[in-house]
Parts: sequence; C-alpha cells; structure tokens
Amino acid sequence: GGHDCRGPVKASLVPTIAHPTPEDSFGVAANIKYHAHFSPHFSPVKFEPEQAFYSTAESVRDTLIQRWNETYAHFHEVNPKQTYYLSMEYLQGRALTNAVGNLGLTDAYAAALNRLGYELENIVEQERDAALGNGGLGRLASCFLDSMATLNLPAWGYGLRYKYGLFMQKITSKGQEEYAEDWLEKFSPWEIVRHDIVYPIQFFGEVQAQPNGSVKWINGEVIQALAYDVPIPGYKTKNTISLRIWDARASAKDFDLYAFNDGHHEKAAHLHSKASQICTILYPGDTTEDGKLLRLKQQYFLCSASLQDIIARFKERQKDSNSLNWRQFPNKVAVQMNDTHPTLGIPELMRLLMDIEGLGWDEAWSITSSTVAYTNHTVLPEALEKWPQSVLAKLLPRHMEIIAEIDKQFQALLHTKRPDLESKISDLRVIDSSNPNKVVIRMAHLCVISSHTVNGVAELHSNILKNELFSDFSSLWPHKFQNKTNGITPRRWLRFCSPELSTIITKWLRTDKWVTNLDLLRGLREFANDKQLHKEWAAAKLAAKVRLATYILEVTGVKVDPSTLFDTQIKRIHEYKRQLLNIMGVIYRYKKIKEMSPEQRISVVPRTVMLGGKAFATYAQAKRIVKLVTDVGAVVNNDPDVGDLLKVVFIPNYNVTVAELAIPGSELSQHISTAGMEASGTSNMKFALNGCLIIGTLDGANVEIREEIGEENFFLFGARADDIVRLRKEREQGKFTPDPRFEETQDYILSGVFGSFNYQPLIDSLEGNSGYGRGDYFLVGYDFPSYLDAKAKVDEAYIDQDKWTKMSILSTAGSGKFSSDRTIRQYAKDIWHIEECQVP
Ligand code: B1N
Repeated sequence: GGHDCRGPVKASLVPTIAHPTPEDSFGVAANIKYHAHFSPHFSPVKFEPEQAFYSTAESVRDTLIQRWNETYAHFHEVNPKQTYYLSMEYLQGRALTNAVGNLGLTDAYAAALNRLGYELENIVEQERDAALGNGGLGRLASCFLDSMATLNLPAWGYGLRYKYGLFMQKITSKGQEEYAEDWLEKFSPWEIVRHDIVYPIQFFGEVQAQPNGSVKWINGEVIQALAYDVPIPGYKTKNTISLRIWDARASAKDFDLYAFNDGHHEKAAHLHSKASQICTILYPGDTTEDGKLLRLKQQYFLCSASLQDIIARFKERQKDSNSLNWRQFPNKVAVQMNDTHPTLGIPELMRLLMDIEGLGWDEAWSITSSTVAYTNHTVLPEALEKWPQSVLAKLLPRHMEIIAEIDKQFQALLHTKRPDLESKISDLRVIDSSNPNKVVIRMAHLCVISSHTVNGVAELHSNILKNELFSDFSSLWPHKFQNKTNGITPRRWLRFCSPELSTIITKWLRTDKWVTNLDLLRGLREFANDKQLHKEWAAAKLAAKVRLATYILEVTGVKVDPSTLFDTQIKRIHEYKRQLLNIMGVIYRYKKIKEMSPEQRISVVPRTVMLGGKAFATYAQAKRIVKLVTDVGAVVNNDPDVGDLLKVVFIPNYNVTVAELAIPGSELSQHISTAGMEASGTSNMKFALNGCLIIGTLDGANVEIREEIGEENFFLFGARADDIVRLRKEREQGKFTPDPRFEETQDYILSGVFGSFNYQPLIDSLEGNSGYGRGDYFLVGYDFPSYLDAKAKVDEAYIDQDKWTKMSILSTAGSGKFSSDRTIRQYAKDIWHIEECQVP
C-alpha cells in the first residue's frame, strides 16, 4: 500500500505554459473558449452560462495547478517544518471570485467574459457552494487555509471529500425540510484527482502479538483512500497550497466476480458499498448505533490516510540523509487537530511509528506528543465527544490497546507527580469506567494529555478551558494552555464581498495594503466625522442593502424596504445562540406597534428583521424556533397596521454565499448567546468588519470586539459569564420574577395569533420543562428586559444617521485584530514553530 511518488518534485518535468496575464483579455477569452471546446463535460456547441462558468473555472485552474506545482517543488526543496491542519470540515463556499481576485486576474476575466457575451458577476452565480462543514468550525478552517497561503506558510489542510455536503434547507408550511446537497452532481472544477496517492485503511480485525514482541493488526476489512487536491491560492503571491480531501474506494480485487455471476449482485460488491458509505455525507446522523459507527469510521479514515501521507512525505524528504532520523519528525511536521474530531490521529501516529516503522513506545510517544496540538471549539457538554470502548475495540482493536496504555501511563504519572489529584483520577482519565456497563473514551482528555499545546478560540473561552473545563490538567501542565482568538479572511469577507466599501476604504487610506494588513483599517478613525466619507459610506451600505433586498424578494417573495434598519441574525439554529430571544423581542415589538395609535406609530424606527440558519435535522426545539420565525413573518408582513414598520424574514438555506450577500447588506447584527456558551463566534467579526453594529452579550469574541471598537459603539446587554451558574441556581429555586413584558410575550405566542402550531414545548423550555432538566437553562427570561433596553438604544442611535454612520465606520476601523492572518501568524509562531517559505 501507499506510493512513493509525492508529486512533481522534478522541476524539469514542469512544462512551461503561457498563462493568462492581467493585460491580455484576448488570451484569456481564447483560453476559456479552448476549455469550452475540449472539456469532456459538455457538448462543445453549447456556451450557456453554465458552460461559461465551467470553462472559466477550468481556465483559472490551469494557472492554479502551475502555481501549486511550483509551490510543492519549492517546499520539497527547502524542506521546512510544515503544518498539517486536520479537520473533518471545510466550508469553502464558492471559489471563482476568490481565485481570480487572489490571482489579480479579476479584470482580465471580466473583460474576457465580456468578449464572449457574459458578465463575470453573473457567471460566478453558476457555481455551487462547497459546503463540507456545519458552521463556524468549518468556515474557520477555510479562512485559515486562505491565510496560510497568503502568508506563504508551508501548510496544508487535510479533509474528507463528502459526496453530499451540509443539507439543503427548504422552508415550507411545515417548517424546515432537508434535502441532499449534491455539490458534485456535475463535477467540481477545483479538485484534481491523484490516482497515484492511495493508501490502505483497515477496520475491524484483530491484534496478533508476534514472537519478536511486535504487534500485527490482521484480518480486517481494508479499503482505499484516494487523494483529491483542491488548490488554495494566496492573495498576491505565487504560493498555492493544498486542501487534500480523501475519497474512499474499494479495489477491483475486492469485487467477487463469482458471486456476481451467480446472481448475488449486492453481495459481490459488498466491500464497494461499504467503502462508498464512508464519504457519502457530512455528519451522518448519530442517533443510531450504525450512524455512530459510520462517524467514527470517517474520523479514522481521515486520520489514517493523512498520517500515512505525512509520513511518506517525511521519508521522501529525508531521503538525502543517510539514515532515517525519526527524531527529526517533530522538527518537520506539526499536526493541528481541529477539535477532537481527528483525535484518532494520536493512536494512529503511535501505531504507524511502532507497528509499521518499528519504533519503541517511548520514542513513538515522544514524537507523537511533540507533533500534535489540539484546538478546542466548544464547552457544551453534549458536544464533547465520547466513544463507547466496546465500539472502538471492535472497529479499531489496536488503537484501543494504545489508548488504554496512554490512559495507564497517565494514571501512573498522576500517582507519582500529583498525589493531591489522586481523588480526581477517575474524572481525569481518558477511559471513563465509572459506569462499568458503559465504559467510554473521553476524546478531549486524550487530546489534552497527548498534545504539546491546547488552545481555545477567544480569550474568554480559553480562560474557561484553563480555569474550569480543563483546570486540573492546566495545573499539571500550565505551559500547554494558550489562547488563539479566531479570525476571518479579509479577502473573502471584505475585499470581494463588499466591492463598494473596499473601494472607499482604499481611497481614504490611500492604499490597498489593508487587504493583507488589516490593522491599517485603524486609519479610518481619523475620518470618522468627515461628512464626505459619511456620504460615500452610507451610499456603499445602501447599495449592499438593495442587493440583499432584491435577493430576499427573489427567495421569499417578501418586499423589504432598504431604507429601514436591516437587523440580522444568521448562524446555526441552537438554543444557546438564542434565536428565540430575538424572535420574542420581535413579537413584543409587534404587539406594541399594534397597540399604538397611528400618531404614535410615526415615531417607530422601521426595522427589517432577518434570521437565517440551519437546524440539525433531529434537533426538534431548533426546528420549532424556525417555524415560529416563519409563522411570525407570515402574520407581521401582511398586517396593514404595521406596513414597513416591521418586517420579519427567514432567509432560507443559509450558507457561505448567502453570508457574502447578507453581511455587507446588514446594519445591525445579533450575537446574543448566553454568556460563556459561544466559544468565539466568527460571523460577529464579519459583520463588524463590514460596518455593522453589534447587539450582543459579553460572550466569546464579542468581548474582544467590543474592546477593539469601543464600548460606546457596541449595544451590550445580558448576564455575565461569571453569573450564569448562580442565576441558573436561583431560577431553579424559584428566586426569579420574570419581567411582565416577558410573560406578555409568552402569552401572546400561545394565544394563537401566529397560527395553530403547538408552541407549548418552546414555552416549556423557558419555564422549567426543558430537555436540560432545569428551567430556562439559557436564561432567555433573565436577559429579556436588558435585551429590550439595548434594542431601544439601537433605535435611538439609528434616528441620528450621522451618529450611526460614525459608529459603523468605527466598527470597521476597529476590526483589524480579527483578520485570520493575525490568528495564523500566532499559531505559526507560538504553536507550530514554522516559518515563511515563499516561492520565488
Ligand atoms: O467553532 C467556531 C466558534 O467560533 C463557535 O463559537 C463554535 O461554536 C464553533 C461538533 C462543532 N464548536 N464546536 C463545533 C462543529 C461540528 C461538530 O460536529 C462541534 N463548532 C464550534 C470556530 O472556532
């Protein structure tokens, strides 16, 4: 298994091809036509927008491949330490605008398409989103890749090539419905299959001790991992790195021709169908045992393929030295685990080093634990992965042995080093055997014990890790714990999604260097009161609002007025994110407007409230929230008493592309999670960067955003993280008197004005009958009054448009810190210890 060829390392083999240049739109057009004609995917006589998109993308891809090859050859020659980002999720979205923008070829391709009778803006709309992720964690991985490439870092991403990405959401009268998202239905022009990069991946079987003391894992089910490379271009640099995604295959020798000819068609292809299941879908439902097993198989598949590939590359690049020096491994390889999903990389690296490469435990452990690092992205107990020991032992018997040994040695360490923690050993172990009938593996503990560095994703979150969730580990290994506040790529999230605002920023700063040095945005502060800038700024925001309004009319049929306050909450639907708080605020506002006289209504600040996001298919409470929002919209939007004073829109099928439209087009955004529960949030950063004001709690990265843009520019409300435990206890003990406005809103929901759907379970969650066992776990009732106060402050600020525009400019000006370039530089310096490796 495995191959030695790691790619085009011989520069002499790289052909010189004339690639499109910014000046030569003729050449670009000819290149696009070439692809339209010779592409095997469509008949050559057609040149509809769809063909125009694919041939444009293929033309761009040629340039990317060339740069990818040069980058690979350069890394190979320099042989620096390289980072490998292991993630089960990447939310790439569309690639065309980003690719031509990073290559500096936007104008050339726009002009070329013009010659062919098209507009680039329309052609990019043909591309499907690559949605190989759920939300923030996946999008973060994609922003990180963009920054790694732009910063010329030797770094690669590894992931899985899911056939179906995150489901497509349709909103019907029943609420949310899910459909498979077939992003590969035609094909993806951005992936390059590598038929020479294939590794065997084993499942099940048994462990057999050898006479010489070594161990063999035999009799398993073996399938193949096949590599696809998605080139990731940096901005204004030649460096183009790889997102390598694995697909699962069975080989021809696994096909039972005799069985097939005997008419046992399914049995004959048994292993083939098993293999094809692995990469069928992002996050298979894990409510069933089969679903759980499949998810675990996916995780192992990613880890094993990636580590075999990393080791093969390490060996290849060590070839020049006389003998393989495994001690060099941590000096050449950094592995970053995106949450605990790739934890199996730890026992897998141990296994490969010991069972395949012949190293002893101590050396393998020393290498592994100085190679891997772990990022935690959540403290929600239900999201902390735990796998039943029985399942692991069956699927990966050798890995279970290795995990048991790590657990054993950790206990021994505590015995000798920290007798004071003796009583806590059972809480800290990797293996939780407190319930002998259900022994489980705590993946986060395995990560913390085995990693050289553990980090959270915002200051507040990292402090919670250090002082609460992992406090005993941090007393044992204080040096392990770090913070790396998340960031977003300013290319996609400002430069390309807000062309009008970008032009203005470049004009006033007299440079476009802010695109790679976002701290320069600070320079806008100087002009925060300038009337001319205000005029231009407001016009740019209005243009984006008009675009969003047009889209909303198209997908929902609701006409929204771009002169109203655009107030947006878009993110996964989850009780802790409190979309329920938002919609209850809207409902209260609606009721008050209804009660007003026409004269009183004149003073109401007209608002368009937009919500969007997907609810996990089996998360009933989240689905009820979606249903409530659409029901409220149906009533409010058609109420003649209300008119344009209030509109409520649910934006369907929220994804990266929708975000690129909705974020620039918003003026206010809601980040209103219960304090201490949102690890960071990253859409808050995107909104602030685009001049949207934030109404929010002191949670996650909100804390740092408020610090950067100034507390006077942030609409703060709600309980603090430190108070949450006490408040929950008080609530439980009945020491809480709800605000009358909160009760009024609950009664109004139950009164039936919004239709006949049963909202009782939602109201119950606020009352003491929630799934969490305690009343109003997310403290919607406690925060409701201060939320309404903060909304009143928003209205006040919005009436004074000059004040609002100033606050908007200051939001953008204060967003420099939240560039993923800053985040990645910190990872590179403090965790990975890697350096720039720029292609000449
Ligand atoms: O990761 C983002 C943060 O900005 C968000 O605050 C955080 O909620 C998000 C299991 C997750 N944490 N955990 C997940 C994703 C998929 C899954 O199967 C958990 N996502 C986050 C980036 O740091």
